[in-house]
Amino acid sequence: MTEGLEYTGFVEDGGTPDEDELVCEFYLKHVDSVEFDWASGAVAAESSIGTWDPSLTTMRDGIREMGARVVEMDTDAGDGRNDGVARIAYPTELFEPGSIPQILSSVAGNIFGLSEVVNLRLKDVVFPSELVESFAGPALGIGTIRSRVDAEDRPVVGTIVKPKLGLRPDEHAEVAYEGWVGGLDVVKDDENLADMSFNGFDDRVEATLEAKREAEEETGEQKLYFPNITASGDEMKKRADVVLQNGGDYVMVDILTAGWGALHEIRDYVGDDVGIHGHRAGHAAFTRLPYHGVSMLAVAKFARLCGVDNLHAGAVVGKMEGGRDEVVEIYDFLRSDRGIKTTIPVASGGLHPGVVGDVVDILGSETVVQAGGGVHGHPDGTRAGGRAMREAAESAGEGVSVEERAEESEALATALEKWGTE
Ligand code: CAP
Ligand code: MG
Repeated sequence: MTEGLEYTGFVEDGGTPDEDELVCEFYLKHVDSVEFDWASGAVAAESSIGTWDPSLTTMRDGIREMGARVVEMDTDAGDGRNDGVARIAYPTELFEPGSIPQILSSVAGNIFGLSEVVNLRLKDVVFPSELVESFAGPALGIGTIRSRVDAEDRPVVGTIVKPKLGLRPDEHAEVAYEGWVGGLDVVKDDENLADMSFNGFDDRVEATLEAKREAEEETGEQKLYFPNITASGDEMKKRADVVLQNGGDYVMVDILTAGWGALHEIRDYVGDDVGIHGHRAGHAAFTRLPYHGVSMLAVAKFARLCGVDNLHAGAVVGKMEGGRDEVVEIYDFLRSDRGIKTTIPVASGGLHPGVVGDVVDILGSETVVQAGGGVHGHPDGTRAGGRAMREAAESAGEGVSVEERAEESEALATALEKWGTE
């Protein structure tokens, strides 16, 4: 093999990443026929400048130095499923500024299929500030979102219109109206509701934004509606136009099924006054196995750079899988100062008024807490479900127990009777 292009030539154990380098942390398990350093080097090579045949006649001076370096190997971190952790540093010039697709084609691309690895997980990515600055980032930031709905001292509360598919536009708008008038700040479309034969996008948006205005008039509160514009990039722009023409100020995108390129496009198109609600449908296909794929923390980093204002990030309690430590780490990241605006984490999935206090205890109140079944399944209907969620959010913000609050709220008492507090 040509000197310097062997995979172990990409290993500089004990090296220090430069400040302007991007650093990735991988868990990996390698096949028995190679050692950890060889497999780590293979990952560094394939995700930067290399290929399987090291004796490239096209290699010239200067290119080799652009290769990624394995700067740390920790085989003590092995746990059977993994042989250890490798930290890899990448020179910034390997990356196109402002392009998540290009970055992922490098650091989360071919490497997952390399024959040297049995499984591989991109655990974390740390971006240098030069790259961070090349992205738009969120338009609004957590403070703006909370103040828009006057929820500075409690979590923002919302619902997902259910049944997730099947309602006509007028029915959808009516359910939304009931939720808002009950006390919810937010109503959103579900992830698989787009432009359907039974519920056309334009008609739904027109009717639901009209219902929002009526609810705002009736309650004296500002409300938010997140219509799901997920489609091709061009179609999403047309749908965003419909939202804006009807007085909307937020769009929702299924960021993983629509794709990062389309997300960049829509962030650029809607500009700095319109919020983007990011649904992560499909993430568990590659985030769920702890020893393979891409972590949700890494996904959250990409989403924030791309300009997602609200991101589904797990709830710890509820129907969706998600370990406490990991979810807390993601929430902390989304709220931390990184040189771009913050993203508000969204807790959702199997929630109801009885668990809002737990969500806030674990994850804090700079959060959007959403319930679909836990609002529309209320025995007295959506309006009472919305009221119960609002009461639960207010009591969580005040540090009052939900049971105590329920003594003054019939809607909340009924919700607790049905669903309990777990
Ligand atoms: C919740 C939800 C959300 C999930 C997504 C659903 O409805 O609308 O899409 O929360 O999961 O379709 O399941 P319910 P995550 O309140 O009725 O459960 O937030 O983990 O990405
Ligand atoms: Mg949903």
